[in-house]
Amino acid sequence: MTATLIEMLAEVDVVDLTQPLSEDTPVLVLPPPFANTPGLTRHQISRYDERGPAWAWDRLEIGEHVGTHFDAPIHWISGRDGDDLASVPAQRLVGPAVVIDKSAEAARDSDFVLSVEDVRAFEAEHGPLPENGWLLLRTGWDARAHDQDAFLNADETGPHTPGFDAECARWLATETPIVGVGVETVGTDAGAAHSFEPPFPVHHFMLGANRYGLTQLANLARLPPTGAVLVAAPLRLVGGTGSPARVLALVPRG
Ligand code: 23J
Ligand code: MN
Repeated sequence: MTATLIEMLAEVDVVDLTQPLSEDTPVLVLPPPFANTPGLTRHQISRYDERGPAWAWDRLEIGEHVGTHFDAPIHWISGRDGDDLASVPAQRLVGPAVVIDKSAEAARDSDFVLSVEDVRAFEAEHGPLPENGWLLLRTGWDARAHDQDAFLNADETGPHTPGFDAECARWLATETPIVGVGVETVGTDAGAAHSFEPPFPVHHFMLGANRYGLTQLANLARLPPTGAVLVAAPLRLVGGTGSPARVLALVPRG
C-alpha cells in the first residue's frame, strides 16, 4: 500500500526558508558606475480612515532583487533569451533540495567558494545531484541577515561573502541536472565575484543555461542534506527579471 500525497503531508514539516521582508532588509550594493536597487518602501493607501474606513492597504516600492528572491534567466545578458518570471514552468518551481553545509569553512574564511571537488565529495556520500532539484549552499550567513553591514561584509577591497568558484558554476550549469542554486547571502555569487573570470560566474553560467537562483534563504540548518522538497513561489511578473519570493521546504518528520 502506497501512501497518498495527503497522507504523506501529515508526516511532513513545512520549513519557511524566507527571510522577513521589511524596510530594514539588507540590499545589494554595487560599486560606481553601476546603478543600485532600492529596498522596500511602503506608501499608505488607507488605514481604516477617511481614505478607506474599513480597510488598510499599501502600495509597495521595491526592487525586483530584494530580500529572499528568485533570479530569472533574463536577469543576466547570458540568459536574455531564456525565461522571464511569467514563463517559468510551475513544475520547475517544486523539486528536491540538497544542502551542502560549508558554515564552518565560511566562518573561517568569508571568501570561501565551493568547488567541483566539494560537490563531488558530497555526491560520493549522498548520491548524485537531483534532476529538477536545487543545490542549497549553507554558510551560516543567515545569522547576519538582520544587519546590512555584517551581511555585506565589505571593506576597502569590496564585499567578502561566500559562494561558488567559476568552474563550479560552469559545471553545475552545464553538467548537472539541477534547476537552480540557493544561498543565504545577498546574491548567488560570492562577494568577490566581480573579479572572477567570468565576472559573477553563477549568474553568467546558471542563468545562461536557463537555470534559476534563490538568495537570502533562512533556516537551511533545519534541512537534511537530502530528502527535502523545495517550493519556490516568485511573482508571475510578465517580463520580470526577479522577484521577492516565498520559499518553503517540505521535510520528512524525523
Ligand atoms: C546585479 C548585478 C550583480 C549582482 C546581482 C544583481 C545580484 O546579486 C542579484 O540579486 O541578482 S551579484
Ligand atoms: Mn537577484
